[in-house]
Amino acid sequence: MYTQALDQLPIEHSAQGDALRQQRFDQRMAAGRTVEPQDWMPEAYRKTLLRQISQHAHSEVVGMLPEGNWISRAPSLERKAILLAKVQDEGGHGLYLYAAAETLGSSREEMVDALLAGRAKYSSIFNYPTPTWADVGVIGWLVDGAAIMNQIPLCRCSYGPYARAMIRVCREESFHQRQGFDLLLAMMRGTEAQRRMVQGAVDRWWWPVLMMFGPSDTESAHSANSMAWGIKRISNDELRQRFVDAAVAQAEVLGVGLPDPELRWNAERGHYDFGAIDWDEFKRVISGDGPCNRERLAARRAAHEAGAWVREAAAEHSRKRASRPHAA
Ligand code: FAQ
Repeated sequence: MYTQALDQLPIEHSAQGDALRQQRFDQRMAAGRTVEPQDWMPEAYRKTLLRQISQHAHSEVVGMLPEGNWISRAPSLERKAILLAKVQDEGGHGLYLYAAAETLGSSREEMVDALLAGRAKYSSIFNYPTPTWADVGVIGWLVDGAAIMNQIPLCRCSYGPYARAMIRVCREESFHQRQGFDLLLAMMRGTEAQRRMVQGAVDRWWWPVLMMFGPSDTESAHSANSMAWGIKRISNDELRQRFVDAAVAQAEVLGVGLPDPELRWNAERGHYDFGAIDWDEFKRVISGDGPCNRERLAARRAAHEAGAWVREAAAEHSRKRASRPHAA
């Protein structure tokens, strides 16, 4: 508390004051201490965080759609209850993340408007369709698996509200991943047709999942700054490699193949080598031209419009409460 109070000593607005603020920020970074909303931060750091956290929030919310597609068609009451809880968790993650982003000075309304207007990005992965029940399992196993791999280091991110949100998100994602794996295991122990369905879903999702980690390090526009600022702790390529290494062993337990003829253990590197990612496809998807981009945005816009009366009612309720005299 004592050092926090020192950090907040007012510094006069002048070139010298700016240099001092920057110096304190740099010292904080070097000491590995978190930055909190009340702390001074460079504008570029704030913007980078706002971009990443709001994109992450949008991803969680848009990410409810592919699996939500199966809630009404889950094969048993138990699977339906699990899927409902899982999709609801993703909505909750979106809310924690919007709240974390709001601490950086943007309103939820501005962020949602940017998404609905097509100005804001969300994860490429949610622009792929879910034609079979096995897709639900593969999303849990591979998509949540990749999300965890990427998000565990974010629990140590330099911005306090983001790091704290990530701790809870990661705990829940790890349940999500297990439910996906369990669903697929049940199908793999079922009929030949079910096993084919699982393999088909793995074949469709494998490459898009590898794209979730973002462009290769040499192409990544934001990595250098984000690493220097302790937002990113591990690079896009390194996380992708760790994910491939973990997924191969899990695929063996499941008894599914991974659709990459170049996938093989490299004893020298101590990692699996894997084939080339289709970056043209990635660029198409993140620029709005993936298989389901239009459908996903249309669904979000319709949900936003349909929910207008709820927002109005909640605002009116809170206005009334605020105008009531306080109870003694
Ligand atoms: N999709 O310079 P970099 C989940 C963009 S949550 C779309 O490397 P950065 C849970 C990037 O924004 C999944 N765009 O960028 C769940 C930038 O564009 P900009 C989401 C992408 O930020 C599971 C440009 O490319 N997770 O799955 C993608 O340093 C199941 C240059 O890239 C997060 O958001 C992409 N895949 O690194 C929910 C985690 N990759 O902004 C439901 C937090 C890159 O300049 C069901 N985010 N771009 O226009 C991150 O860790 C980072 O933002 C990266 C990208 C690693 C995604």
